[in-house]
Amino acid sequence: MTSPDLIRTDVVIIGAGPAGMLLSHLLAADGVESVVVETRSAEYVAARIRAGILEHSTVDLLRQHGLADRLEREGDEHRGIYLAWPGEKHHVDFVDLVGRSVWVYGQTEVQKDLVAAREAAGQQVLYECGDVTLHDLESDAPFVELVHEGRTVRVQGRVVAGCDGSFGPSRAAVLEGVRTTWERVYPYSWLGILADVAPSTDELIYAWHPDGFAMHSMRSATVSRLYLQVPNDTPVQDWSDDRIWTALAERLGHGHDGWELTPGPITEKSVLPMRSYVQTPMRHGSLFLAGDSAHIVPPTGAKGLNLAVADVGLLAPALVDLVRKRDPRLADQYSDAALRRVWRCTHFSWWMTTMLHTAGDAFDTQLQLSQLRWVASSEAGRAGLAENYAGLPIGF
Ligand code: FAS
Ligand code: PHB
Repeated sequence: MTSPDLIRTDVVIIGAGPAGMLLSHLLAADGVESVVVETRSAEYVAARIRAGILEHSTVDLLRQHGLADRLEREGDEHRGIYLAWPGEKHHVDFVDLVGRSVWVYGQTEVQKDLVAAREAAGQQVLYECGDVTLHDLESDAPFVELVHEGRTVRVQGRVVAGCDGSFGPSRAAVLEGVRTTWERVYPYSWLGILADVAPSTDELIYAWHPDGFAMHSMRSATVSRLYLQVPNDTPVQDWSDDRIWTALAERLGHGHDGWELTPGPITEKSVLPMRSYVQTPMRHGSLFLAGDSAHIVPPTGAKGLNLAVADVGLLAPALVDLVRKRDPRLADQYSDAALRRVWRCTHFSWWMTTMLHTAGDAFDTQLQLSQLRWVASSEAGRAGLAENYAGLPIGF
């Protein structure tokens, strides 16, 4: 059997999504080399439709590292969101309340900017890798083995960063008996659409309705992104375009106070399950987890992508100290520091999700409406939502 091709680097990064590509960028800025190993093609990774909201600290970090030029030009800065329920619509102004805004800029755009920056820097990314396995994680010389273009390749580093999302091998590489997992599956899903129509709102609308939750987001001045609550395992073909727009109009308050939802051609529709997942610790020996490989949140709080960025904002300096200065202190603190924010965002995502989604329980309905009235009418309630939605400082 021929021996594997050997690539040596400082950090082996598994996953070329936002966490992996941002980590490679931040490490390189401090002279730490990495090789990124990705199972899908570059085109597949670039085309995935996902998050839409960047919180304040995410934008700050992208700006600090020269990754926000196009975001500043093409992104849309929002002061807040609307909370709505039948007969009511209230604006929650984050800037007035906590001095922080959010940006509407799709994850696909963030990914494009990251890929462009890494390509310009000559970053080595191995796409379309198969049989990715992790080895010697309890040593100072871990390696990842894979098949790439028909050849077995061993990528040897000082550290392995598991940025391979919720279906990658890294989370399972934290041995049973070492790892603890928490999971909650919510009793509903989202049907999401992209539509070639100008948004009918200046800022996002999160709407409670007895028929189910709905949300109006957007991707640009000509593309709208909208979601509506559906039962789990809903076949997307059960929802015709007309049925979708009728339900969205009803749930978002079309006709209330003269507001109208303008429909348009739907270009993409998909059903997204709602679940929370946390795995601890986020470090095991020479393996460090960041992003969806360690945690998943329901998208109601717009936290998934932002949490991945926050993890990387903590992990990059820790690995620079460990690899360049042989100083393990930040690396030893990484998991606990990252998990403080992970649990804060997990709670906030649960709080938003359970406040806004109906599950057919009349008692819950009264609790939700009372919660919505309190948040909308109380400055303390609005500030609590604003602080969490606009994002706590990295390192919180
Ligand atoms: P990613 O999953 O983005 O990237 C992981 C990468 O690892 C992928 O490219 C994958 O191909 C690769 N990989 C997997 N297995 C591998 C292996 N064996 N070897 C090598 N590579 C491997 N968040 C929000 O904030 N708002 C939203 O509206 C929202 N919508 C979402 C919709 C969907 C359908 C999904 C799945 C997620 C959504 N999220 C949303 C969350 C999402 O944005 C994630 O938080 C974000 O992509 C996290 O980035 P990464 O941690 O880099 O993980
Ligand atoms: C989106 O625009 O895709 C989006 C916005 C806010 C959320 C979830 C998704 O909470």
